[in-house]
Amino acid sequence: MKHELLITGPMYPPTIAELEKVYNAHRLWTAPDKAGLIASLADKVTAVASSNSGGIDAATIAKLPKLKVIAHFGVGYDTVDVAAAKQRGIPVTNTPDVLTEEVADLAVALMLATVRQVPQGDRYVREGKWLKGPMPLTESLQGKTVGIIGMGRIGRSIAKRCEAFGVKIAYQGPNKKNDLDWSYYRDPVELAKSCAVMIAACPGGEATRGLVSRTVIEALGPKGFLVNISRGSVVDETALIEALQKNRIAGAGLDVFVDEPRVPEAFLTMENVVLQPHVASATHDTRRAMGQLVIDNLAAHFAGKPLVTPI
Ligand code: 8YV
Repeated sequence: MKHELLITGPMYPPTIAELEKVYNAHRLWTAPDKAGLIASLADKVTAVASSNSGGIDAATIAKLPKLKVIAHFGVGYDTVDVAAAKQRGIPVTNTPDVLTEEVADLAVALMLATVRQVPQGDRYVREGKWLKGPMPLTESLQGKTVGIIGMGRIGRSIAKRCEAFGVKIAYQGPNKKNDLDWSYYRDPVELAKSCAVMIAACPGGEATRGLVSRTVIEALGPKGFLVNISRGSVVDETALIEALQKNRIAGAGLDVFVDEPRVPEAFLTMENVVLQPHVASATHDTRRAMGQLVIDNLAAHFAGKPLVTPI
């Protein structure tokens, strides 16, 4: 007998194919009548596989009385109402570690691309502008401080890479890490004042909503850059747009946005912004590994074994 699995959002397609072999899997995000699908499965579904673009809220959890486990595709689980799940004793798993280095790679790529204007240089060549004269000079990373918001697994991997560039490192987070010598600031405004590039690498959700506020952005200053590979919600996007338009900060490299995949029109025409479509973990190898954790967590649950990566 196959267990009934509700897949609430898109994830790595081979993972979905694998889940569809093992379970009676139902795709919620493509269902024309989502409420109808949930109602029809209410007394059957015991497991959910969720993702960043299709999570599960308290109301949906409440409509699935037999739900026993949620396996989330992603390290960040802000689209899952973990508190509502916990209240019902439903464990939630995520996909940590397997994406750490990949995400750190993109953070550094975005930092360099933004500060040294790599996509702008590419456009400069393609558009034949080089024939008319050299591209304007850019800012430099050398001798600067990179300030990292969130010194978790991904933050540490970014910092490790930055060390190789010879830059100074500072960080912000709820707690100073005793094993790290880098300058620590509890207040993100103080971090912003101290650094030339600020990289947001913290979890999303209510605790960090608007953490990179208007004041933080202003404190970064006209020579400062913001890179965001965490969640759009971490940054006051309206304040960021205004600051970029008025050259109150130098530029931004953004992989994440408040209302993905809709990116504010204003960003699209700005030359001092480098944009990515939320791809920090988006390689074949890493998405496969993330998907395997979803598969393994569900298998462990149904085999009565300890979950591999519970939150
Ligand atoms: C998403 C991410 O999971 O892991 C995270 O938290 O943001 C990404 O890896 C990806 O967009 C797939 O939903």
